[in-house]
Amino acid sequence: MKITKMITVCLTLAVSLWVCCLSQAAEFHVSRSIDLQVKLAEAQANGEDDIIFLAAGTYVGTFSYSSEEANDLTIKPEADLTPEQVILDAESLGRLLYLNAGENEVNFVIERVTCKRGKAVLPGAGLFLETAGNINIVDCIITSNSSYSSNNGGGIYISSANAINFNKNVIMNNYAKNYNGGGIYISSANAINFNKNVIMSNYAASSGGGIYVSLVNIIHFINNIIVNNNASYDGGLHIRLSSEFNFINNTVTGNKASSSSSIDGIYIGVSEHQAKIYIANNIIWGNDDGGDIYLTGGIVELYTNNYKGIAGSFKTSIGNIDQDPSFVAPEEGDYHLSLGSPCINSGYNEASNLPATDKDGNSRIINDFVDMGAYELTDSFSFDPHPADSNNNWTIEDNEFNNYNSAWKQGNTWTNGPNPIPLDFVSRAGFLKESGGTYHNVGGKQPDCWMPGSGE
Ligand SMILES: [Ca+2]
Ligand SMILES: [Ca+2]
Ligand SMILES: [Ca+2]
Ligand SMILES: [Ca+2]
Repeated sequence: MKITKMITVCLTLAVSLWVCCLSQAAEFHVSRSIDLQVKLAEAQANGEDDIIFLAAGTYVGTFSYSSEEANDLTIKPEADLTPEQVILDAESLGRLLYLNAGENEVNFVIERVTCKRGKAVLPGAGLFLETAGNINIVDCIITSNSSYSSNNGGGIYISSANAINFNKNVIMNNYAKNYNGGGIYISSANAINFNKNVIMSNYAASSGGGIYVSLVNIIHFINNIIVNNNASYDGGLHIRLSSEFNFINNTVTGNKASSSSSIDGIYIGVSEHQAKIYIANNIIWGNDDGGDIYLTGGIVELYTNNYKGIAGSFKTSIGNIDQDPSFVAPEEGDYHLSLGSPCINSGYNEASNLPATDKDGNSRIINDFVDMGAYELTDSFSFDPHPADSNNNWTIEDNEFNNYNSAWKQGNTWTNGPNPIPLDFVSRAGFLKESGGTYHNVGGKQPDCWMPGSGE
């Protein structure tokens, strides 16, 4: 027993030492443009994992890292700096950042930096990434990058990776001047996760104004804003995959494809018949002249989405609507829902992969039901009956209205609901009575929340 115990202790020590060594990484602290390239060159051949910390400032130039070692690379700001404070700027003089690990399983992390003004006759004028490992791009701003000639991926080009995670980035005003994937182009990956990103006002001359993806097994898009992207074909997204597509609580609007009979919103093409396509709680509405979704292949389930134009076949379609989502101020880039929006509390709480929070980080389910789109309305309100409905039976009877109306006229205090009795509450009660009496509460601002018809 003693020997066994000793062996266990030794093994535990060895494992913790090994883990400890694994977590060691060379750290570089950089504050000048020239040092960034020097440290990238050092990192690519030092046989260690590396973290390059950037001080606040603008790093002008074009930067590259070509590794033949299987070690990881992280680029991120010092301490709590924001992407607005740490800027990589190619000044339109070439491709901004090139990270290539070839066939090696290298993990790349890029965090909280702005990457702008890459301009090149190359794929990925902003960022070019290639690895057999994982890629994490977090809290970055990727903007004003342009790829020219027959090159894909104006903002970002990723060729072959295992898992790719895009979290909380803004991908905006990037151009694939003559080809595919204005914002992002991904060719070949195992799994891709897009969470809480804004993909806005990117352009591709050919297909996939916002994002173009092909040769991928599994994709999750959750809580993203995909707006005002342009292309000849597939204005917002062009996605081709083999196994599983989950599209949950995204807002896709204002995208445009200019060619006739092309899809303005999202194109999803599936190579395997058994692939699972699951689309729930999205707003995919108001994309140019109507082609919001195009589906080809796979087993498609659509739950509680708001869209107008759809083409393709699906197995299950439940609770979908076609109504103006009533955004707060889309012309100013505000895609939160206004009170009274038909998307409020209209989603499916049991949707698979429903996130815990919305794009803002607020709880994903507020007021008992999840909303459609990337933002949950945070105003809390009750689902109580109208105060005139004294017996709470979801019907305004003549006498209930008369009592409420005369209490209002006489300025009396009403036991339930706001006092003094608001005029619009009285007229709402009259409207409900005239509409047949039965009503329900759809949530949102009182008294507009009380709507004629049964079903509470
Ligand atoms: Ca290294
Ligand atoms: Ca169009
Ligand atoms: Ca809600
Ligand atoms: Ca009643």
